[in-house]
Amino acid sequence: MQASKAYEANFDGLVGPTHNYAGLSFGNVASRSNEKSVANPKAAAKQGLRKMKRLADLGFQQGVLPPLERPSIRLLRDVGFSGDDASVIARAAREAPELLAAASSASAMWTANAATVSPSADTEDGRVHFTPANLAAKLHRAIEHGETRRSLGAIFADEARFRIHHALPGTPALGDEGAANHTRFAREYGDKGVEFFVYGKSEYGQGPQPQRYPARQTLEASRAVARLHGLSNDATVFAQQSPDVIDAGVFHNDVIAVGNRTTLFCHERAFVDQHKVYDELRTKLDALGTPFTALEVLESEVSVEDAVSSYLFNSQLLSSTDGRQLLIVPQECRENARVAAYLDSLASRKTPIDEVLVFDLRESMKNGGGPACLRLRVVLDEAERAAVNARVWMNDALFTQLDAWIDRHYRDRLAPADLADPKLLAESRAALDELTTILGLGAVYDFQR
Ligand code: SUG
Repeated sequence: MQASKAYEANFDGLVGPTHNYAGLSFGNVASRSNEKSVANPKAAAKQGLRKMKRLADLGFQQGVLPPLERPSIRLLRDVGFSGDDASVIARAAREAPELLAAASSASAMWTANAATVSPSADTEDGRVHFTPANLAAKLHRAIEHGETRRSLGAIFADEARFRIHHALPGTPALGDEGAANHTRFAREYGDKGVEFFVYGKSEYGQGPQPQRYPARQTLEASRAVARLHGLSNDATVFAQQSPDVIDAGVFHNDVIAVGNRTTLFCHERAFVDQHKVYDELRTKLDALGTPFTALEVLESEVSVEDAVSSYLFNSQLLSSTDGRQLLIVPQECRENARVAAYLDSLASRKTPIDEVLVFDLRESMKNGGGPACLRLRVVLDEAERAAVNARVWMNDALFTQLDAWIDRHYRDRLAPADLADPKLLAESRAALDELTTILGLGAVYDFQR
């Protein structure tokens, strides 16, 4: 049967008005090393918006996902702060600034962690399946999934085509970080593919474990998501991340590997038993008549340390309509001499990467979020695409509206002490309230209900 034409859409998270550097993510080197520095939410939101616009201009399907309501008054009330909203913030600032920081994080911008998505070509019931990630490893992220599910529901509302599951139970045994640890290979996007799940450790099984930093994703969680999505065993591969790269700061697999269609671009130290992983991918893809190429970067070319500081692999690997493959990298890759030399060498070698595009995403990068962290990939056929809330697609008009909206509502400076400012809550709500109108989302936020 001829598969219907499908596209990969990238849904980027719009950076929220409370973007700040609170050092919340132990194991994420950038987050810890920029702790307590001053953030610029306006610049952050504009950097992300410019990436979306440029990719839309190049002909890619580009959507927008909204920020979540922050600070989360709900979290602060759940941990015992009471009174009116201003008193809740004032008491939290005084008694538990770390909880106020968690409640204020704009971390939902990294939509690669919003959910795992399986295209309809792969699932048993022929729907596109989403499982919001429980992000159980970090408090500031564990509070995202309920709100994320609501936003996804406002965008992918057609239940005949989209199935949005609940997050897995939020406990370490089922720690799930979403699409950052998942990729999919297929000849054409609309063809049945092989889904590749990468985990940091097994809770109940054997296998090595990192010693220094936490493994956020378990095998048990990855298997649960594959089951929920109705994926077949012969079209799934589960691989363990090397524990020593987690200990070097690779807190998600998308810091060391990225895949697209028939290409896996990764570091030679990404996985346990790396060659077995390639073999299993190749065998399962071969059964679908799909070729597979692993473009492996050697430690002698780019060390894991350079990969972590430059985010070479946190790139987007995108197929353009004319069949070329583009690598979207952060500018930190040009600032690292070894990584820049590696990228320059691509032109003279035969690789599946045809062009490299560089973006300034400095504000997000300082929290450990590169181009790939900022996007959630959703493969859609034409009918599914038509069923998506049309207001979230990036185009000239939406860009202009959002750019002006950022100018109206965002601060250009946010220091840790500013999180105690009750005006930030009012500003943030005013911004989000207007955003729901721009994006046609309805009342998705608690404060609107
Ligand atoms: O979960 N940083 C995020 C970065 C997520 C990147 N996503 C992917 N690799 N897909 C995290 O560690 C830092 C927030 C702070 O420290 O203020 C933070 O949450």
